[in-house]
Amino acid sequence: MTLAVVGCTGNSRGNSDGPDRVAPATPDAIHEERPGEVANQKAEEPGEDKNQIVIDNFSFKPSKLTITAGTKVTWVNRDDVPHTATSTTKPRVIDSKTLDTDERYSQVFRTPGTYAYFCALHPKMTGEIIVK
Ligand SMILES: [Cu+2]
Repeated sequence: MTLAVVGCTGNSRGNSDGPDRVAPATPDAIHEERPGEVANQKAEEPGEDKNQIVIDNFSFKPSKLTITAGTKVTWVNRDDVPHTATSTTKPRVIDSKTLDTDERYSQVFRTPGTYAYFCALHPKMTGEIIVK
């Protein structure tokens, strides 16, 4: 796939209110990647899958996820272009950095509520976390 397909990235930066500027990655994100290790899928922890949101083909799947307070949600980018998961309102509970292919971002939700988010690079991509 070529970059030409993306199309909308060029003008989406100028009027954003700054989702590009994020704090340094959490330590979590760092030791997840080990270039030396290969191929074998490491065993997924039970129960992790159902709270995983896969980003693929310019959408969040599932786009709506209902969880209980205290649950960790992980976004993983399976698309071949970068995406983010970014709260649509402030304060930004969800605020991933740009996720390249196969990168992931996790967030624990401790407070009940509805958390709408979108991709800062492709604002048409939206999703919602409902915390009970
Ligand atoms: Cu995107």
